[in-house]
Amino acid sequence: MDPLETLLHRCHRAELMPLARILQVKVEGMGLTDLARALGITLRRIGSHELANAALRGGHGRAYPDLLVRVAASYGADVPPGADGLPDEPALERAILAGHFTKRWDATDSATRQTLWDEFEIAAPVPDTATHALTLAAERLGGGFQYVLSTTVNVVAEPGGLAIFALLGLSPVGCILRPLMVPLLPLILWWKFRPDERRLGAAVLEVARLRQAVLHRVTIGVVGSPSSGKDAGIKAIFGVDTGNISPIAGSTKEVHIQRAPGATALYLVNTPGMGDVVERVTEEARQVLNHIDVYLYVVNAEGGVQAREKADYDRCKATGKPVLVLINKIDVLRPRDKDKYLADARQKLGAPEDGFMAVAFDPLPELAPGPIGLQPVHDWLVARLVELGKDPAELPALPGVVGAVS
Ligand SMILES: Nc1nc2c(ncn2[C@@H]2O[C@H](COP(=O)(O)OP(=O)(O)OP(=O)(O)O)[C@@H](O)[C@H]2O)c(=O)[nH]1
Ligand SMILES: [Mg+2]
Repeated sequence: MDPLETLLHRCHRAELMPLARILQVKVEGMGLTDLARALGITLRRIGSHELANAALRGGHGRAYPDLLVRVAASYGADVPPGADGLPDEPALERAILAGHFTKRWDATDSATRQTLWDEFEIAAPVPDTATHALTLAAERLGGGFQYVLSTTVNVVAEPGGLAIFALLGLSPVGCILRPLMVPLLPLILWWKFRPDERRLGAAVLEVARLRQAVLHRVTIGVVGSPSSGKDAGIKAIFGVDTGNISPIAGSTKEVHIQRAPGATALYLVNTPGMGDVVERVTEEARQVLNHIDVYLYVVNAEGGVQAREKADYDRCKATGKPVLVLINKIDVLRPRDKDKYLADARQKLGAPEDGFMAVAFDPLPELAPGPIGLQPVHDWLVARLVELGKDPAELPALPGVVGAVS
C-alpha cells in the first residue's frame, strides 16, 4: 500500500471526514480501505497537472513527498533532504505546520493571538512573535508539541472550481464566449486541470494533523473476566481512577473508552470480554476497538484460567496485536503455590514467556503497601509502542508504589 494510504488507513473513519470535504471525495458506502485509497489518489492528483498526470503517471498523481516539498516551499521553508537523499517527510510536515501557524499568527489581531496561544494551554503571557510562541511551546510541551501544534491547524474546505464551465455553458455571457471555446480549448483545459494549490495546501496540513494524531494516539485495550482487576489495573498502571473498582463481579458490563488526563492522546478501552459484548458495542466504540494498539489481558489469580479466559485471550491474539497476559491478585496466592500456579496458567493459555507477567494491582493492604510488579508492565508497554512507531511519552509515569513480585 502507498505510504500515504497506509497512514490514512490507520485513522478512524470519522477523522477522515475533514480531509474528504477538502478533497470533495464522496464517502457514502465506502469502507475505510476504499476511502483511504480514494483520498490518497485524489490528494496526489490535485497536486499534479491532471493532463500530464493522466498521460504519464497512470492517473495517480505525483508522489506525496514531492508535493510536500512544494507546499513547504510555499511557506518559505527550505527543508534539506534526509540522509538517504529523499525528501524528509516528517521534517517537511513540521515546517508546513509551523509555517501555517506563523501565517495565521501574523495575520491576526492580539485578541485572536490570545485564543491561538490558549490552544497550547501554557500558563505564560502571549509571546510577541510566532517564532517565540513556537519556541516556547516546543520547550514546554516536549514530545507532545507537534501533536498540539497540529491541533491548532485551521483549514477551510474551498468550493469546487467548476464555475467557469457554468458561466460558459448557461449564462448569456456563455453565448458570446462559446464560439471562442474551440480555439481556446487547449488553454481552458490546461487551466482547468492545473494543480489546485490552495486545496493541496489545506489537504497537506490535514494529513500532517492526521499523522500526528496517529503517532500520538495510543489505544490500550484492557480485557479480562469479571472481577479480574481491570479497573484496578487502569488505576495502577495509568493513574486513571475510573471510580469503578468494585468487589461486585460484572461492574464493567460494556466497553468503556477513557482518555487519560494529562496525556495528549492515550485512550484506555476497558472491556469485560472480547466475545458477545463486542457484538453489541456502538459503531463509535467498534472503531476504537479496531484501533487498539496493544492488549493487556487480565486474569484473576483467584479464579484462574478457564475456557472463557482461554477463548478471550485467543480473540485478543487473533487481532494480531501484541498481548500481555497479567495474572492479577498474585498477593492472594500462597508463596509456595505461586510458581506452580503461574506455570499452569501460562500453559493453559498458551502464552509466550515474554508476554506473561504476575501482578497485584490492588493488593490487600496487610499483604503489600501498594501495587506489585508494575515496572515490567510499563517497560513492556514502552517497548511495544516504540515497535509500533508510537510515541512512548504518551504513557504516564508509573504512579504509586512499585515493587517486584517476590
Ligand atoms: N487482593 C487483591 N484484590 C484485588 C487486586 N486487584 C483488584 N482487586 C480487587 O478485586 C475487585 C475487582 O476489581 P476491579 O478492578 O473492579 O475488577 P474489574 O475487572 O474491573 O471487575 P468487573 O468490572 O466487575 O468485571 C476489587 O474489589 C478490587 O479491590 C489485587 O491485586 N489483589
Ligand atoms: Mg470493572
